[in-house]
Amino acid sequence: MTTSAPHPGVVVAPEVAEALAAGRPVVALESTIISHGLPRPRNLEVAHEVEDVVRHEGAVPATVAVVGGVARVGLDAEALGVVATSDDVAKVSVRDLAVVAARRGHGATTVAATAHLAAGAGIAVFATGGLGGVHREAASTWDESADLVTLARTGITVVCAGVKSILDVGATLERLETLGVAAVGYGTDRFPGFYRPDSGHPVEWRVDDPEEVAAVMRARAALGTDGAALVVAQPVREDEALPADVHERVLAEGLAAAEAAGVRGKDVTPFLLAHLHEATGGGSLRVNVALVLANARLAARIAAAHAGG
Ligand code: PSU
Ligand code: MN
Repeated sequence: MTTSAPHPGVVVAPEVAEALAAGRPVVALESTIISHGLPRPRNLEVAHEVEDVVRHEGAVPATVAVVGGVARVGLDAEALGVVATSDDVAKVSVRDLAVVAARRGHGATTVAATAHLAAGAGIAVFATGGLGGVHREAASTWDESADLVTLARTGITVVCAGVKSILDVGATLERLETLGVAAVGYGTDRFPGFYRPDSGHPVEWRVDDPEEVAAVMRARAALGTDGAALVVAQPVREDEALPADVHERVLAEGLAAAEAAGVRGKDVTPFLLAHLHEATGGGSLRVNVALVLANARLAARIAAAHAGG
């Protein structure tokens, strides 16, 4: 349905707006992971658990989504329920936002769309699982996530567990470098591999505590290099990771299955995630949840250090 009434634009939840105005820590959270990244009914539980972790650390969570055409920064329980359980929630990157909004539809925001809306609302820190990146067949398909170019023009700090091994990690790191997006390893010299602590690629810079990240954030502002994102890559704990042999096997199977099914474009990431969850009997899901919760916790601590500094 369309209407000629003016569009309300972005609505920031009162709790989030008050925290931002008072200089208190806020952590933005994406919603594609809820709608398209995790299976039901675990997805709605996890959406709440992630918010609880942020609150437990003394920060205010701001999950971002488009609900009934309104781009919202900070969702109540009802809106979280819509994102997690409606069958008509689109996966929305930056370019899709206006179309879904004008149609008064529901949309779950990717890293790109979440970063765009959160930064616009004045939020400095964002937590997610994995960033989108360069797909393995990108040389022929040109499939590179819009997350990368959006992070190149969005000055937010993103805490993630690296990018998934379903992607071409080396190519993704090269693109981040070209695009001027800074990446630091949190407590590691290795770029994390999402389900595994090490993707097999090094990361140039290492930070070891939230205060150090906050210091980098302040220096970015002072130097005018905060127009692009800062990626803080935190490895999943080894005891919470997928065993290396399991990871290698199910990944190869998943890539072959996607190829055989002819999956393309924005459906590739959800397809592979669902395949991995199934092929590991829920093991990859447990890893995914563990690292998202750990990233939310770290993001809240970084936001607190940044707000206090
Ligand atoms: N990584 C995950 N789970 C996800 C995604 C990434 O662990 O659900 C989602 C994120 O929202 C990310 C998006 O922004 O996939 C990237 O999709 P694409 O490759 O189509 O840009
Ligand atoms: Mn894509």
